[in-house]
Formats: sequence, C-alpha cells, structure tokens
Amino acid sequence: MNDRRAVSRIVEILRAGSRFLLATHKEPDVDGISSMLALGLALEAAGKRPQMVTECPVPPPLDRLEGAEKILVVERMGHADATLVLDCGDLKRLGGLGPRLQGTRPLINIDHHATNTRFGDVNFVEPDRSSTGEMVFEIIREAQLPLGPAVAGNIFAAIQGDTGSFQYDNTSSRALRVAAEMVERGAVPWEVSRRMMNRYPRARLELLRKALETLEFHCRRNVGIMTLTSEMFSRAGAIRTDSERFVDYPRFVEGVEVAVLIRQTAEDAYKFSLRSNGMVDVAQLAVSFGGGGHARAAGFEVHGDLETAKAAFLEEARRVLDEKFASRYTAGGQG
Ligand SMILES: [Mn+2]
Repeated sequence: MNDRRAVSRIVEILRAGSRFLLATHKEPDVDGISSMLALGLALEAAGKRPQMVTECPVPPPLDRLEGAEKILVVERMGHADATLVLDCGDLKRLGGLGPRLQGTRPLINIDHHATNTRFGDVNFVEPDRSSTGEMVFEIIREAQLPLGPAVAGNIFAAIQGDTGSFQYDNTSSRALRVAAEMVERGAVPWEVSRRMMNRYPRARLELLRKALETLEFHCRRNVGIMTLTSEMFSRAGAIRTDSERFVDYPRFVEGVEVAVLIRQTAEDAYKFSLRSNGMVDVAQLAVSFGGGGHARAAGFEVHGDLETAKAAFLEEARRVLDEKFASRYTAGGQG
C-alpha cells in the first residue's frame, strides 16, 4: 500500500470507529508526545473517544504540552477500534506497551524514521517528513477533524522539536508552511518555546556541567562524545529529558562529523544518541548495533560495559569515516 492510500485508509478507519488507542515510543520526545496529543485532541473534538497511553508518566517538560494530563499509564487497554502508533520506528521501541497494544487491530503506523520496519497493518511512513507532527497534520486535514489552538500548538511543538527549532536539515519548506499555518490557527511560538525550552530546571545545568567534563574527541577529531552515567543524573538531581539536545554541544564543534551522547540506562546498559553533520549516515551506523533512526539523527542501546561498547562503536565509526574520506578524495574533493 503506498502512502497516499495509507492516508485514505487511516481516514476511513478514523471516520468509521469511535474508540482509538494512541501511543508513541518509550522515552518519548516532543514529536512523539505532541503528535499523540494533536491527534488525540482533534479526535476528541470530533466527538470520538481516544485513549492516549504511555509506558511511564510523561516527564517534564513534555508534561507542560497542552492536553498532556489526558495521557495515562494504564495496566489494561480498554476495547478500541484501532491502535495508532506515532513516531515509532519499530515495535521494540514501544517497550512494555508493545505486547499490550498489538491485541487491538488494525495497527496503524504513522512515522518518519528511515529505518521504520513497517510493522503496522496500515503504514503511513515517509522519511522525508520533518516530524510525525507534520504527518498528523495531514491526517487531521484529510479526515476534516477540528483543528483548534491546542491541536495547532502541539503540531507546532512537534515540528519545532524535531527540527531543533528550525535549524536541522529537515527544516523543509513544507515543515515551515505547516508551522506557519499552525500559527494562523492559534499556536503561539514564543509560548511553545517557553514551555519546552526556556524554563529549564537548574538540575539541567548541573548535568550539563558534568557532561562537558566528559567531552572527548576521536577519529581525527571527527567524532565528539559526551557520556552521562546514572550517578551523574542522580548527583545533579536530573532526569532523562534534562539531557535533551546535549548532543548538539559536540555536534556543533568545528571538524566534528559524528556527535555522540552516551547515557547510562541501567546498571549495564547504555543508550547511544548519534548526530551527523552530513557526511555519515548515522541511521546505518545505528542499525549495525541493533538501533535505527534518521540519516542525521539516530540511536541504539547496548548491554555490557561502557568501555567495550564505546570501543566497538568507535571501530565502526572509524571504518565508515575512512570509507567516506577515501571516496571524497577519489571524487576530487567533493562529498
Ligand atoms: Mn520524530
């Protein structure tokens, strides 16, 4: 089924049904939560009964998104006519929610990750989209669901979040057009920024202070890495979302092609968040370690000790970089 047909199929399902389960990936980001809220609030305004669920309570600052109090952590899913999974590249990324959601069919997969496994019964997957929020806007428009200020604010937040406040290379004219339309429909950019970014807790800066101490460069300074252990989080009094965008510090250093933020997620587990400045496809790099994502933003999780995991990653990164530099050289300096 191509994606145009996927949109019509989703519209039919939303029109015909009444109760819907909505979910996003574990350890959600702004795009995941805002997309869920935008679609959930629009369905509610149309007289439907959406149920928005997460594995864990929505952490700050995402809990300040309009409507976030309606997202619930539930043990048992109620009956529903369909499940919509947003911004999630594969079922594994649903964490503990995965098995509980798959009982409700059809399973609708709305996502923009290049590595999406097309796990749904209906897959609306377009990797050239800035954000899942941009795709949700299209669903809302095609289904003619009400699009008031709260929905507009969430779609704006999703696009702003995934484009790094309109800085990254996914800042397309389409993303900007949808963002502009959301402002016309009542989104207030200043207010969204203030809710999401301009009200950081002090703990975030304490955590950043510790993170910067760990900054290191590898592979002829083409790779910049920062590492956050669980101990650093607890000593800073910080939570996971406080490290959001830390990876931009090594990323925006001259000469860096691949930036990495390593975050300890359990006693012997580490999450690698990868960012590329264009030369390296970090989604492919992440896939070779069991993860996925976008060409310029991807990630994976490893079990074991940190030094081994880092060495394995650097070996693969070095190989990919050497290949890229070699091909650039033979191509006469173009790349
Ligand atoms: Mn996204």
